[in-house]
Amino acid sequence: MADRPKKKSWAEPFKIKVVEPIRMTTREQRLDYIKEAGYNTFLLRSRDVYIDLLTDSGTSAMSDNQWAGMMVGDEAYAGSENFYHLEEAVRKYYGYKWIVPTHQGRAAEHIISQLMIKKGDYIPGNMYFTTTRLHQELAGGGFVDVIIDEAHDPENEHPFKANIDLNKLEDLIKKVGPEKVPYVSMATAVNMAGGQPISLSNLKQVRALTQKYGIPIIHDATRVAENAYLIKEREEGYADKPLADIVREICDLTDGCTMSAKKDCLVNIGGFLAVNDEELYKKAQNMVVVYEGLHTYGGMAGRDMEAVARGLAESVEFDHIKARVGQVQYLGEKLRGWGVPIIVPIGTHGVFLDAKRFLPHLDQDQFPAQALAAAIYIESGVRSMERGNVSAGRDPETGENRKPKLELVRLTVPRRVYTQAHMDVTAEAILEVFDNRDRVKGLHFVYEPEYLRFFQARFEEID
Ligand code: PLI
Repeated sequence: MADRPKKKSWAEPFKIKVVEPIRMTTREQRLDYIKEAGYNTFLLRSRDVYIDLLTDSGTSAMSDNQWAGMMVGDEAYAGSENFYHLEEAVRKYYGYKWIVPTHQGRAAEHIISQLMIKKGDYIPGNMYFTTTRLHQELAGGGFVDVIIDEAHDPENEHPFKANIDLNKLEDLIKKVGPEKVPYVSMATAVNMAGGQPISLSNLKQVRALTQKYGIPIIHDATRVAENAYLIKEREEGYADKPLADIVREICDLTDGCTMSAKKDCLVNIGGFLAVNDEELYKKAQNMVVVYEGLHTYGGMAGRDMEAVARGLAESVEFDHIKARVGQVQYLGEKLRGWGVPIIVPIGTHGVFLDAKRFLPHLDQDQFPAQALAAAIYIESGVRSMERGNVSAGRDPETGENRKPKLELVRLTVPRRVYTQAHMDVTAEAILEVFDNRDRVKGLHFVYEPEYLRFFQARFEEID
């Protein structure tokens, strides 16, 4: 007789109404496809992918309520009813006063960077994100990483690896002067660290410190609800607090946010900028008409804004987030149990393989994470993404590869899309690659774009 279960199982809080068939390919086909794609999983065609864990961005399954909302899209050029629903939802759940819609997160980053950063400024943040840092640099600023050291150590079990090191932050402010620090760039559930949360106690301390110097905090709220879930799970005093209240408490400690609604808000496209300062809002409103569209649609259709408004409300439902993060943890625990090197603690939106420990025979300038993502695709048809030396790009001063401490492959889990069985198949595929890891070869560039090179770069294997 099989062992009785030690703990109670949980299940997804939804049932499936529509399905999309997926296609399995042969190893020989996949070898051809990845060569054609220059060993870059971004350049594969989606039809050639079996389980797509490239990203959780824009890949969510919308609810029936969101689809119903699409039918009441008000496609007026100006004053769409759906904009007011979006504004209402952001005010209700995040508490920011003024909202400027954008087509996705990086458009909001562009606007806030251009408005707040002057040439020669410094922007401290809890680890870089690719598009966020690029927009800060394009506006003339320099990003300074002030995350705690533990975040750069894949084996460190710190429960709040996105915390800001207050000494690093204050040292920077004292060194360059507060007038050269336009804002602190604070992200929740830090993506490049492995989906790691910031604690509310740390954020409160950051707030006190920055208020002393009159420096605002701009929040990358892309995965704020997921961060709030881990606060509820891990931070003392929050276990009984509703998730929505924790989200609100985080936002209330900051002065504005950029949002890629394509993640937490469970939509396929959309974003916004939200601020509390009315003057800044007016400037942002003026800028959005130049780059995105009128200030009541900002590059989104009315129906898309409605889906964001409804998705935002769903994102703070406890059962949803519990199942969402639970699925990621399920995949991570399996791999960890088999000794596959992953970032710990397991984060919220994906499992991050530690390519340095997975492929110790490769030098970082042979792009081990890029090579590993390609090998996983060849073996199984599972698509993952590099988050290491290729994503980090070159230092604008020296032109050298930045060689970040974290050299990772991200298995990103789309929300409400795959079942536990897909997670089982994925885990077994990774184990197979791990067993044959000595065969994975390094890569070199054959094409390297100037900006955000990871999206379009092409490689060949090094013999
Ligand atoms: O992809 P956008 O332009 O809607 O959002 C940019 C963006 C900003 N901040 C953070 C933390 C992100 O994760 C982010 C986009 N992330 C992508 C595309 C990802 O695959 O993680």
